[in-house]
Amino acid sequence: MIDLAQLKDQITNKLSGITSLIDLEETKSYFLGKKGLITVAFKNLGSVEASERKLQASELNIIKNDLIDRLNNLQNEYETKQINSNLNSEKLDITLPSKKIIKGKIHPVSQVIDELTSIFSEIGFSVAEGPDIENEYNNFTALNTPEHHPARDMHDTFYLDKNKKTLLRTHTSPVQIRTMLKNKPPIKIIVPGRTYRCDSDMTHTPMFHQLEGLYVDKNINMGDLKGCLEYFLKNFFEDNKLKMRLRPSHFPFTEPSAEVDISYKIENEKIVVGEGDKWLEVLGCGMVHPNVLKNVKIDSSKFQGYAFGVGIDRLAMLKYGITDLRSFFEGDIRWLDHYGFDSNDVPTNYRGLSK
Ligand code: 2NL
Repeated sequence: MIDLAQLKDQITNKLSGITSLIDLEETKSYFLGKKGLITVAFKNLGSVEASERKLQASELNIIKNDLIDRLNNLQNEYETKQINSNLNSEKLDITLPSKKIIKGKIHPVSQVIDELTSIFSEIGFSVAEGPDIENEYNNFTALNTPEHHPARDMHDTFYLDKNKKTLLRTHTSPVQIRTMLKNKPPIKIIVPGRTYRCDSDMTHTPMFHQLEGLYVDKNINMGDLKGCLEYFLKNFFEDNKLKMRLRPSHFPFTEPSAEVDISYKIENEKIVVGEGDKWLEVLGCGMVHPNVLKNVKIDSSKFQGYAFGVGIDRLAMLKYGITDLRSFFEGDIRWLDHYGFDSNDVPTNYRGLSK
C-alpha cells in the first residue's frame, strides 16, 4: 500500500520550498523522474491487492495531473518573472545612431604577396609554404652551403640551439628543398614568407619577407629564366617599357648566378621604377646548382631548373613609395591607415598590359 496522504504532504512541502526554475526542475524529477516517487508508486501498483488497485491508480493519476498542473503554473510564473526582469535591465534604445564600423586595412606586404601570387599564377606557378623554424640541413647543407662555407656567416643566422641544428630560416629556399624531396619534377612554385637574419639598421630588419621562385623540368635554361623575370617585373611595376639586365654574380645554390637590375629615374627626388637611365638591383637568380639537385635526388643529367629570390618588403617600398623599411613592422595603425589597402581592391594589375 502506498500512503497517498503522505505523498500529498510531500508534494505540498516540496512545492512550497520552490524559489527558482532550478528548484522547479529538481522537484519535477523528484516526483516524476525515472526514479521519482510517483513513477515508482505507479510501478508498485502491481503488488497492490487487486480490489484496491483500481482506486489507488485513479487517485495516483489525480495527484500526478494535479502536480503537473501546479508545476506548469509555477514554471510560467518564473519564466514571466525572468522575461520582465530582462526587459527592465536590458533597455534597448533603437533610436540611437549606430556605431561606426571601422574596416581594417591590408598591409602593403600582404598586398604585394597577393599581387605576386596573381602574376606568377598566370604563368603556371603555384604557391608553396613551410615552417619558419628549420634545420640546418634544409637551410644550408642541401643548398650546397656545407659547414664552414662563408655564406653561413654572411647570413647572420639566428640559431635556436647550441649545436646549430635548428634555426630561423635565413631565406625561403628550405621550402623548395622540402618540395623537391616530396615531389617529382616538373616543379613550378613560388614561396613567399617570413625570413630572419641577425641584422638591424636603416635598411635591414631582423625579420623580413622574401619570395623565391623555382622551376625544375626538362630543358630549362637561362633564357626561360630571363623571360619569366621580365614578365614578372613588367607586370609588377605595371610598365611595359621597364628594362632589365642580368649581371654575373655568385650564390652557392646556383650556377651560373646573376643579379638583376631594373631601369628607373628620379622624379621629384623620388625613385620611379620603369623607364629611365639608371639601374637598380632588385633580385638574385640562377640555374639550380647540380649539387642541390643531387641532394634532393633529382637527376641533373635529365632535369634542370632555374631559381630566383627577391625581397618583398623592398618591392613594396619601391612600388608604393614607402621610404622607411622599419615602419613596416612597428604596428602603427595610423601608418597602416595611410599605406594599407582596402580589402576590395583586388589586384588586377597583371591583366591587360599592352605589348
Ligand atoms: C637574393 C638571391 C636567390 C635562389 C635565391 C634557390 C633555391 C633553391 C635552389 C637554388 Cl632550392 N636557388 N634560390 C637562387 C638564386 C638567388 O636569392 O638575393 N635574394 C634576395
